[in-house]
Amino acid sequence: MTDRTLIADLAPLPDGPVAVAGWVETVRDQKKVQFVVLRDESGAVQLVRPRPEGDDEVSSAISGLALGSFVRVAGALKHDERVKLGGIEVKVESLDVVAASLPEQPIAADSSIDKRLDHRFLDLRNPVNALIFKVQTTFEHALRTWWVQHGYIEIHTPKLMNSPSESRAELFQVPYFETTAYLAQSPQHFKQMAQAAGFGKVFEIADAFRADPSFTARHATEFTSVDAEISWIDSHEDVMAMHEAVLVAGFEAVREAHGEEVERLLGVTVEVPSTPFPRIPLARAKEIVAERGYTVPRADADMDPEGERRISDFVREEFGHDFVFLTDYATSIRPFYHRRHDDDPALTNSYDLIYRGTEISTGAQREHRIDVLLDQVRDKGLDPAELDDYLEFFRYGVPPHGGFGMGLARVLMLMLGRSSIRETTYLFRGPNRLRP
Ligand code: AMO
Repeated sequence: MTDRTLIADLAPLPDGPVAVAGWVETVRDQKKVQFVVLRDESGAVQLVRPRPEGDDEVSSAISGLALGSFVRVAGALKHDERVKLGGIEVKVESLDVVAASLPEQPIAADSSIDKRLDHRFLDLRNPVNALIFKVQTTFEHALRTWWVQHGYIEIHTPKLMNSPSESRAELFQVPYFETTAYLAQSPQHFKQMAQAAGFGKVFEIADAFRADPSFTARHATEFTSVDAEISWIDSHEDVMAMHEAVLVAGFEAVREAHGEEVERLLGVTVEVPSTPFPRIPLARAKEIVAERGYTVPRADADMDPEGERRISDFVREEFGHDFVFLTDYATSIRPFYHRRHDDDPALTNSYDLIYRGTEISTGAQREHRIDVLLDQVRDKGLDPAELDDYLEFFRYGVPPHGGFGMGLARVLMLMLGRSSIRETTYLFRGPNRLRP
C-alpha cells in the first residue's frame, strides 16, 4: 500500500513531515507561490509551494498539472488558522504524477444528469455525490444489522427464473440454452419459499429487473430491492410494524454517522421518523385528496403520483409525518398472491408505503392456503400450470406469512432531497441507458 495519510486524518497531527495522495482539484499557479487543492476519498487539503527563482522540477510539475491527475506528495504539514480549507496546509517538497489526466474535464458539477452519467466515475469524485453512497452503505448495514439481531436469515435468490415473478408485464427474457429465462422482477416466489422451508424470517437486498419503458425520476430497469418476509403473522399490520422498525434503525444510523455532513453538503436534515407511521386505507386516502380538490383518475386504480403527493401533504399537515401506509388495496389492483379480507374479498391485506409523496414499498399478507390460492390464480385469469413451481410450495403446509419489497434508490432519493433515482443509483439502468 502507498504510504500516505488520509487527508481527513491530517488535522490532529502535529506540524511536520507527511505524505498524501489524491487527485488535483484546482491549481493556482502564481508568480511567487503555487497552490493546489488535493482531494482523496476522505477530504481536501491545500498544497502550497513558494516558487523558487527560476523554476525547479517541482514548480514545473505543478505548473504542468492537468486537473484530475492523481499525484503523490511529500511535504510538511502546517497548521494555520488563516487557511480556509480546514486550517491546515501541506508545504510541498516532492510531487510525483502517478497518473496524469487528459487536460479537459468532460463534465462540471452543473452538467446535465445524462452527461454526468456518461462520465459517472468523474461525477462520483464530487464529494456531494460520493456522500450518497456512504449514506447508502450505512443505511443498508443498519437494516441488515437490525434483521440479524432479530433472528432473520439472509437469503440470495436466483435472478434467472423459468416463470415471471410478478406479472407478464415488464418482463425481460433472455435466451437460456434451449429455452428462455426471465430476469427476476422481485424475489417474491423465493422469499415465500423460505416460509415453506421453515426459515421463519428472511431478508434479501439484491437486484431486480423490470422491462419498464418509463422515463420517470423513480423508475429504472434494474434496481436494488430490499425485501423481507416473515411467518406467523396475523395480518399485514405485523409486516408494517416490522417495516417501520427497521426503517427507523436505518434512519437513526444515517443521522448519527452522516447527519452533519448531509446537512453541510446536501442542505438536508436527516429526520428519523416516529412510530407508528400513520395508516390510512386507500379508499379513505382517495376521499381525502378528493376533498382537497384532486380526483384520482380512476376509482378502481392505484393512487397516481399526484395523489401520492397530495396525501403526503395531508399527512404532513395533519400528523407532522413524512411517511404514510396506505392500506387495504382493492383486490382488482393487487397480485393474485395477496391475502383477501375474510369479510370482504374485494379488499386485500396489503399496503403501499409513501414517503414524502412517492411510493417506496409494497407489502402484504400472502394467501397461504393452497385451495384459496388456486382460486385466486384462476380469478386473475392466470394459468396454474405456469405457476406450478410456486404453487408447489403451498401443497405441504405453509404458515401465515407476509412481507414487503422496497426500492433502495427511492428511499435515498427522498431522504437526501435528490430529484431522481439516477443520482442515488451507482450506475443507473433505464430504457436508454445501458452504459457505462
Ligand atoms: P412492487 O412491484 O410494488 O412490489 O415493488 C416494490 C418496490 O420496488 C421499487 N420498484 C422500483 N424501483 C425502481 N424502478 C422500478 N422500475 C421499480 N419497480 C418497483 C419501488 C416499489 O415500491 N413483490 C412485491 C413486494 C412485496 O409484496 O413483497 C413487489 O415487487 O420502491
